[in-house]
Amino acid sequence: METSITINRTVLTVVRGDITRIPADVIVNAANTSLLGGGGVDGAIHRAGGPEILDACRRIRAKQGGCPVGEAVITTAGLLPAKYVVHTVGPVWNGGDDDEAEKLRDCYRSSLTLAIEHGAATIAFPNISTGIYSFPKLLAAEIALDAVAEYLCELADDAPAPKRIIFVCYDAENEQIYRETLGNCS
Ligand code: AR6
Repeated sequence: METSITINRTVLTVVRGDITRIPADVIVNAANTSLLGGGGVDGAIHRAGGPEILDACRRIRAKQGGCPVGEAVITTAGLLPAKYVVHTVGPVWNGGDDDEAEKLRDCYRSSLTLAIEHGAATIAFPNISTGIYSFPKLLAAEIALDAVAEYLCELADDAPAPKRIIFVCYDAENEQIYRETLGNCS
């Protein structure tokens, strides 16, 4: 089942599933500052995409020494059906007084900027920070949708815009939250 709304020139959709199987131009990874892989969606992307992705991450580390929270880098998608992986680093939830909300917004904004610069028409996001990093799921969904909607609304009329942004929910709770939150936007 799909829930979708259109903002400016882009359709926003919620699906339940494994992001490694989504044939988007860009899939976004919830990475860590080391860029060397980990558990959760990061582990799944590196396992399914093969060593080419880690090699590319190592080259980025050699140049810039990892990726700060809220920023993003882009690599090949290796064996995945996607063309590129954008690796962004979400904040660890620390009670809310550590600018976590702003840092999470930055993840969506910096990922969109890189993806659009690489000509992406379809972009798939996981629910960044809502797993191992323990960000409250409802708040994370509200921030994700608001940050993406604001970004799309600010695009100039003649600037390239993605056709479709897919919020890929792996767990049932996030799926329900995203469907309700997106539904409330329409
Ligand atoms: N496809 C889509 N979403 C997934 C998948 C998948 N295959 N697997 C898990 N999720 P997490 P974080 C969901 O923990 O909280 C790593 O070790 C999951 O249900 O992957 O940002 C990194 O290296 C959850 O909703 O990322 C970092 O150290 C969402 O993805 C740390 O975890 C994010 O959960 C990042 O923690």
